[in-house]
Amino acid sequence: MEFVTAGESHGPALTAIVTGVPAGVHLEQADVDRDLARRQKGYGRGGRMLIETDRALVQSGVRFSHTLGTPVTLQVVNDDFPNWTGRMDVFGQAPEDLKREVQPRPGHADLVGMLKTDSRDARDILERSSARETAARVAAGAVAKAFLREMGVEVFSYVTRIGAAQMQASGPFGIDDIEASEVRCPCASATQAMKEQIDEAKHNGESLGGQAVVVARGLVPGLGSYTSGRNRLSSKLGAACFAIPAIKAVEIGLGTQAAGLPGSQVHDGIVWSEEGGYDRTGNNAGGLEGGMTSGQPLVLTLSMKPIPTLMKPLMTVNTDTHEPVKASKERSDTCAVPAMGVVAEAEVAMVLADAYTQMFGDSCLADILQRRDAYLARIAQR
Ligand code: EPS
Repeated sequence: MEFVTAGESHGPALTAIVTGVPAGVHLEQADVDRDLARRQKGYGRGGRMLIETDRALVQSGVRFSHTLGTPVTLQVVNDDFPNWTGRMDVFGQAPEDLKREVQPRPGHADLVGMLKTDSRDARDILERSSARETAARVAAGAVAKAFLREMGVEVFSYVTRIGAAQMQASGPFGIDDIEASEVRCPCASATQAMKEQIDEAKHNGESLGGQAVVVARGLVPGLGSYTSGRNRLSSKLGAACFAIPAIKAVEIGLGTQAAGLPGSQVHDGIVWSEEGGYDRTGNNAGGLEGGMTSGQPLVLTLSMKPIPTLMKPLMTVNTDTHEPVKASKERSDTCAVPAMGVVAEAEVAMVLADAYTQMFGDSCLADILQRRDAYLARIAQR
C-alpha cells in the first residue's frame, strides 16, 4: 500500500491517491474526517485554520463503505482558494501588478527551490512545500488506519515537548487525555507550560518546534525484514517520518540515549509463558528488533524544528536586487507540533499497512485475516 499526493496550499484542492488497498476494508467518511479535524486543531495554529474545514471527498475505490481493491482517491478542497483569485489562477496570464515573493525565508524551501526551478517567484515553490500538503497525507493515512483496525492495530500519538516545555511524567494515560489537551499532550501541567511557551513565542514574533511520540499497538511480530537494508521496517519508518516537513530527528524506542548506555541496560530480556508465549521484559527497542516488529508496541519519537515563517523575520536577500532585506512574513502558525503528531500517525500507518499486505497479501481482507491467523497459530506453537 502506498500513496501519492498533489495540490498547492492555495490552489483549488489537495488530492491523495492510495494504491494497494485490499478489497473489503470497512471505511466510513467519519474515519477520514475525524483525522483531518484532529490535524487542524492545536494551540498555536494561525488564521488559515479558521478558513478551512477539511473534509475528504472520496472519489474512487470505495462502495457501500467498503474498499473495492482499486485505487482510493481522496480530495480535500481548499476553502481559501477563492481568496487567491489573481494570484493562484490555474490558467491565463499573471496580472501586471502581481506581487512576487522575492524575500526567501531562511529555513524554508523558498531560495533553493527558486534556484532549482529557475523561478523568480518563491510562491511557485512555497505553495507546494507548505505543510498544507499534509492534509492529503492524513486523508491517505486514514485509509491505512482503517485497514490496520481490521488487523487489530491502533496507531496514536501525543506531544511530549514544545520549545522548552517538556512532559516529565510518563505515567498511565488514555487516548482521551491526549485529545482533551489543546496541544495533544496527556499531562495537564505540561499542557499549560506548552501553551505558555506558544503564547510567549507568538508575542515575540517567534515560532516553536517540539517532539511527538507515535505509538502502534497490536502488531504481529515479524513485519519488515532483516534480509536487506531497504526492507528493514526501521528504514521504511525512518523514511516515512523524515518525509514530514520540518522533521529533524526520528528516534526508535530509547533512541539516542541507547548510544550512551551499556548493552545490558539497553536490550530487553526475552521471556516465555504458557499463556502468552514469547514476551520481553521491557520495550527499550521501541517494538523493533532486526528491522522487524517484535510484537511489542512500536514507539517512535519525532523532533520538529520551529516553523521558518517568523513574524519578526530574519535577514535574507532580495532575489531581484541582491539587497539585504527582512524575510517575507506570510500569515502562518506559531507552532504545528500537535498537527505533526497526527501527520506522523498517517505516515506510520501507511508503512505498517504496507508491511501487513507484503506479509499476508493484498487482494482481499478475508484472505489476509486467514493468513494472519494461520501465522499467529504457527508461532504460538513455538
Ligand atoms: C504554512 C502556512 C500557513 C499554515 C499552513 C502551512 O498557511 P497560510 O499561508 O495559508 O496561512 O496554516 O498550514 C496549513 C494550511 C495546513 O492546513 O496545515 C506554510 O507555509 O508551510
